Amino acid sequence: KASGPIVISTWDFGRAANRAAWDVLKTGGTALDAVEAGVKIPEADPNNHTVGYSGFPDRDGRVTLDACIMDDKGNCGSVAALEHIVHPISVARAVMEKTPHVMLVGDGALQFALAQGFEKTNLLTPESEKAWKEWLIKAEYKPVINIENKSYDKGPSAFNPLMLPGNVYNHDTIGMVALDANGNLSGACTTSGMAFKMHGRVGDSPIIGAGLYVDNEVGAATSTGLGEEVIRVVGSFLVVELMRQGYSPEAACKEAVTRIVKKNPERAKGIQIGFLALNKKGEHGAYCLHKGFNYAVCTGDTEDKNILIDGKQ
Ligand code: SD4
Repeated sequence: KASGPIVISTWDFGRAANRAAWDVLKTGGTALDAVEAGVKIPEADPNNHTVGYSGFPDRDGRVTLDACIMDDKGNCGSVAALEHIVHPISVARAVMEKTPHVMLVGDGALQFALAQGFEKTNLLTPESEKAWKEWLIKAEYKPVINIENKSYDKGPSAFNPLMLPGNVYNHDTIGMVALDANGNLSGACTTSGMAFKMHGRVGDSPIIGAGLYVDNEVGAATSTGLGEEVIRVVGSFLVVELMRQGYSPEAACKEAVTRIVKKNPERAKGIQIGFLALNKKGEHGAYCLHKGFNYAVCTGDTEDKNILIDGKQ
């Protein structure tokens, strides 16, 4: 018998998201409904500049969002480079449920969202615009992602996940996977992607198998960090396949990170990659390249916590 329900998600902002997911799980709701409800919290949060509304824009000043969702039956939906919509995860779900397709991008995704009744919203808040204008002064196209943040050493509350040493803006995706009371798994992943990216750049997050994968026989996985590296190894699919071979969630995540490093140790320097996994038994684990990655776990009304993962590479 599966030991759900449980929901886990990336980073400390995953805690608030998990609570929203938990409200669905605790009343017998499906993992699919739970993960959608969960990730909508950071999507709408004006203080979170890495997901949804108020996400940092691309280098042309446009906020373009990536998201995907996958259920226990292998159904999946995805949007990439979607503009003007606060909840890309819900558009991804609509792609899954209301079209014969898996993925819609850019203008086509927006057109579909508007036709589905999603409202057009300006996602660029004054704060994000200010950050972009500051970035424009140098306009260095140097995508640095959540590598070890010294302020984390002062404890999670002092940790500003948006700022790296040297005031380099960071960015973090929310990836969430859940197991419901019926023992079914689902997952969701949503992000504004790399801050100040090239217009049209798509990361791993909306790519089924890279940023998220769910196999209801085995487990589910999601990723955060430099998406290009995750795409190269089809990371989340790899983690799930390793769990199928008997790896624990943590060992599977570790092997996926190790593969990325092995492929190109030079390229792996100075970037962050984190994988997070949950198996069918409700066991969870994660692994990352650099110290500072953490994830949130929720198994009850008062059972929520953050687990700090220190990379050992
Ligand atoms: C991307 N993987 O767009 C995402 C971003 C991320 O922590 O997770 N950053 O590449």
